[in-house]
Amino acid sequence: GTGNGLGTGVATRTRTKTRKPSLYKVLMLNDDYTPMEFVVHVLERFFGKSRQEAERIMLHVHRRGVGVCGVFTYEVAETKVTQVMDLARQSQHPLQCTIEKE
Ligand code: NFA
Repeated sequence: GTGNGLGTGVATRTRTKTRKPSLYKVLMLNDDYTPMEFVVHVLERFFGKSRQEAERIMLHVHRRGVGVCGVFTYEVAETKVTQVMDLARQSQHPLQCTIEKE
């Protein structure tokens, strides 16, 4: 086989049909109404951020207008956006999240 050096007579294959998955950023947008504490909660709950990291990201979005919550494969990124948007809607906050291909 291939990738077997001089070969042992055992048929093996290495590195066939492997592709690194495309990665997608989950972006959070600033708005004037969503409470800072709610944004910190979202970052902790859905993105596994520590309190300190969640506060850092929230303040970055607040000051710069947009920030990265995390980088994921497409299906995971979609799920995160849905989770954030569902909780924001339920809580009557206008918080917006989007996906951007890396
Ligand atoms: N700008 C919001 C406020 O002042 C806080 C916020 C941060 C909203 C990050 C959305 C994203 N309450």
